[in-house]
Amino acid sequence: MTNLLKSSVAALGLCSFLAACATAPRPEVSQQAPPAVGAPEALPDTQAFQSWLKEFRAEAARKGISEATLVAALDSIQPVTRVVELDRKQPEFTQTFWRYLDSAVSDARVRDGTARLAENKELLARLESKYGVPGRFLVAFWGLETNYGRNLGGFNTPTALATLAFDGRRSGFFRTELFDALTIIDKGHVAAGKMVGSWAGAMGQTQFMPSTFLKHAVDETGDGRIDVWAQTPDALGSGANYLHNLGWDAKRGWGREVLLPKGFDLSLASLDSGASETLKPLSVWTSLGVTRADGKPLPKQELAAALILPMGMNGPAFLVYDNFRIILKWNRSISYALAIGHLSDRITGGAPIIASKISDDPLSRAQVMQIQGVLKKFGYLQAEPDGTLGSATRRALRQYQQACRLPADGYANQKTVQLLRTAAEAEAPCKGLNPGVALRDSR
Ligand SMILES: [Ca+2]
Repeated sequence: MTNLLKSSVAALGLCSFLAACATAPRPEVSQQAPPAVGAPEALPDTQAFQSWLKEFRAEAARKGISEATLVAALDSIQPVTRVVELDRKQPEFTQTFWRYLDSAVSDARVRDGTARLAENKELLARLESKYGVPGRFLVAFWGLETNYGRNLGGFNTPTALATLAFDGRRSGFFRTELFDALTIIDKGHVAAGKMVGSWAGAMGQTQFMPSTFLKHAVDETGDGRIDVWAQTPDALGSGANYLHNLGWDAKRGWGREVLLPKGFDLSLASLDSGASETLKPLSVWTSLGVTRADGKPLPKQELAAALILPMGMNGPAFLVYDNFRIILKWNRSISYALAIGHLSDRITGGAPIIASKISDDPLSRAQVMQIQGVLKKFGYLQAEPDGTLGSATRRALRQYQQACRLPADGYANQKTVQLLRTAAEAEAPCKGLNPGVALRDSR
């Protein structure tokens, strides 16, 4: 994946907003959300598009793309209204971790994954010895990206990328991806008409953006073509090579669900990314009272792990290792990365998550704006409210919780909205709060 726009990753939403996902737009979770954009503008103007395309095509020819490829890929294309709509769409509600996980790691997906693992045993063993990535992880990416190759996306990639490059919100990024897509066609890997993928340009069974394809995709079948659409070995081999290049540690897993003792210091948990400042050796986590989800001691290995609470103090807790951060390089969503890890466990017989499900109603954009407004009013948040629950907002919330001696997990739910509304009306941040009394039940 490219580093471009990485920092602006969105949660709820869709790589649409970040286009920097190596891979497809996908429902995301956690409490991150896309950067706000204005009201929908007019949809593409066909005449202006054709004159833009003419100029683009001339540049592509100068860059060495063959005339045959330009004719096949660009000759009769029109901007696609639906692509622009999807690019501008803003989710109205945040999605909670449980809601995401229930669909991402459904029973059907676990069952299918177990079957795919068995069906592709030899291929996966070969890929593991070659790239150092166990098959269960490759199958998990395959399952989350395209439901094991079933949903490749219904958009012609050059057409979708040309629409987005012309549309203007992130023209530079998509223009480069379009050049890369043409290069892939020019190299003979796929015919222009068969280059299909998501509306945002992610292609094939593991949903690679064209730039990711050019850097990391491999021909595992040995027929001279990298066909990530129709050849499963090429798709999974490309995923394995990509993870290997990102730094996958062949000797380690991704992490595990854990239990925290009562009264655990929540400031030791990481809010979003398994950030390095919260890394501690497993032996230290053990000394802090953290155990495996079944209550047994953590492994006695010299391994650095970060603690993640995707739904705050009352949700599940996970200790994650270096490979978790590799998954985040594929897609920066914490919930996506946890789903990959969990699916890889489940398809090899691992237990469901032990923590009981809490039903938090999703927050609307308007409610997130309210939370941000109050945090800003009291000086905890510098940025203007934008309705997206990103890391800056969670950090501000956590500082506010600390200041009012509340459990500081940085997690926002309906109770947070009520609490902050009361505080704003009283013009006093900690008004009415008994110091040390939890907003939510303590563990
Ligand atoms: Ca091939």
